[in-house]
Amino acid sequence: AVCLGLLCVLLLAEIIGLSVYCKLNSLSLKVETFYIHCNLNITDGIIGCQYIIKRDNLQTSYNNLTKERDQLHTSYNNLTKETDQLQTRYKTLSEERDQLQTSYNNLTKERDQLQNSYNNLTKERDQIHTSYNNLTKERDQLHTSYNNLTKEKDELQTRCKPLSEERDQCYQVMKYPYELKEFGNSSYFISTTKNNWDNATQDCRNRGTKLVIINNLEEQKFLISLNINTWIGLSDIETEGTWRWVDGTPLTTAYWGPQQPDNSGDPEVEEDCVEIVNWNRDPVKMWNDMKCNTERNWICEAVKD
Ligand SMILES: [Ca+2]
Ligand SMILES: [Ca+2]
Ligand SMILES: [Ca+2]
Repeated sequence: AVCLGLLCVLLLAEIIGLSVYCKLNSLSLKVETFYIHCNLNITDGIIGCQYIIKRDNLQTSYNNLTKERDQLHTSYNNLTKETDQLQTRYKTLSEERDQLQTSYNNLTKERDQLQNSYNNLTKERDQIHTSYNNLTKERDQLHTSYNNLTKEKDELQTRCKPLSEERDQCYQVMKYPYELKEFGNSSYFISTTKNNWDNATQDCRNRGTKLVIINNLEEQKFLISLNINTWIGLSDIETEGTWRWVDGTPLTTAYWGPQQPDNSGDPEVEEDCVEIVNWNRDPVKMWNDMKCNTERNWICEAVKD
C-alpha cells in the first residue's frame, strides 16, 4: 500500500508536468487526464494527451472553418445580392443608354432638319434682300419718273391754259355765224343772229376785234349800205350823257337820228347803247340810243395794220 501511494505521488507529479506540457486545457480535461493517467502508463498518457490536443486543435480548426464557411456563405449571399443589384442596375443603365441613344438619334435628325431649314431660310432671306434692293431701285426710278411726269404735266398745263382759252374763244366765235365784208382798212364780221349789246361786245372781243367804231362818214355810209338794224360800239353806260366808244375814246362826230339820243324819254327807262336804224334816207341821221338788253344784229371791226 505504501508503494502504491508512492506511485500515485509520482504520477501526480507527472500529471503536473503534463499539465505544463499540455499548457492550458479545460478543468474537465485535467480531471479526465488525471483519471486516465491514474490507470495508464505515462507514455500512453502523453500520446493520449497529444491526440486530445490534436483533436482539440482539429475541433478548433473545424469550428474556425465552420465560421469561415458561414462567413463565406454570408459573403456569397451578399455578393449574390450585390450581383443581382448590379445586374438590375446594368439592365436599367442599358435601357437608359438605349433611350439616350434613341434620343440622340432623334436630336441628330432634328438638328439636321433644323440645319436644312436654317440654310433654306438663309437663302430665302438673301433672295428677299435682293428683291428688296431691286424694289427700292425701282421705287426710286418710279419716284424720279413721277417727278419728271409731274413737271411735264405742270408745263403742259401751263401751255394748255392759253390753248384752252383760245379753244373757248373759238367755241364762242363758232356759236355765232357771221358774214365777212372788207371796207377801207378794216374787215367787218356781220352777225347773222341777234343778241343784246353786252353779248355782242363780248363776241367781238372773243374774235380779237371790237364792236364797230365809226371813224368817218364813209364808214357810216358803208354800214348803212348793209341795210341792217345793228349795234355799234358806242354807249353812255358809265356816265349818262357822256358817250364813249368801246376803245375808250370819246365821241367827236355823231350821226344821231331826229330827237336822239333821248334816253327813252321815260325816267323809268335807260337807253345807253347805240344802234343804226335805217328809218330815213339821210346817212348822217341814223343813230338811236336804245335799251342795252334789246336784241339786235351786231358788226365786229378788225382794223388792218
Ligand atoms: Ca372804224
Ligand atoms: Ca343814256
Ligand atoms: Ca333813243
